[in-house]
Amino acid sequence: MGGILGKGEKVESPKAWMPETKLDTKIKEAMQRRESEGSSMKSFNRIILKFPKIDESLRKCKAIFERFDEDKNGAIDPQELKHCFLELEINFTDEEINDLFMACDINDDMGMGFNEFIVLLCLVYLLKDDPAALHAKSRMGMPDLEVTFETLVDTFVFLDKNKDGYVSKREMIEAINETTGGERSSGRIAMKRFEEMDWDKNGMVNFKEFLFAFTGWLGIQDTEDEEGEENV
Ligand SMILES: [Ca+2]
Ligand SMILES: [Ca+2]
Ligand SMILES: [Ca+2]
Repeated sequence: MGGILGKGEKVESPKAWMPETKLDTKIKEAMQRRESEGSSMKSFNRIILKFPKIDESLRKCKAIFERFDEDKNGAIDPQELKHCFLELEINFTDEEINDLFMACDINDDMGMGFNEFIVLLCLVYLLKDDPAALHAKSRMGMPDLEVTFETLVDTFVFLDKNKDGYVSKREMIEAINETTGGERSSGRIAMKRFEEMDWDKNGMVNFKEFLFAFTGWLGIQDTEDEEGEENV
């Protein structure tokens, strides 16, 4: 055994260093299916221009969040999440819902905060992209939000040049350089962004990490009562 695989070959997969959960694998596979269709994004600049629209759309998701936070305690607990899936007619098994919950509850408080909920929904959006349902009009009955989720998926597809389901540091640099012609300051910002995304510092960013970073950049927090959004 040994010596046959990987010799002289740079394998850009974190699998060797960290165990993937079943859900991680499913997300990666769904992403790779989507990647085989290519990205409609032409440049990183175009993505940045879309930020305000993405921001607006995700914040509107707050109403959905509040609808499913039945006891109004500011978090969606596992039971509330099950109701949410039922109502949205998302046919996931209890085990799948539970796995998603655990994966997105990054602060381990057994509740989905607003940002965690957004990430969860976007992962559901990606996972529902099974070949059978491909190009169905709406996967979750929330067409507006789904357009935004598609933009986020598309952005990831754009960044993941070698289509392995992860954005590596090199791919991030590549995307930025294409945009700026190698302008130094933006390159540095890009690297900082990348490091923020790469929680476990393995040099690779998966879609979940990407989504959490993205909501973070937009300033979408767990709770945002202090922003005074009530008076809209
Ligand atoms: Ca609740
Ligand atoms: Ca939480
Ligand atoms: Ca990649």
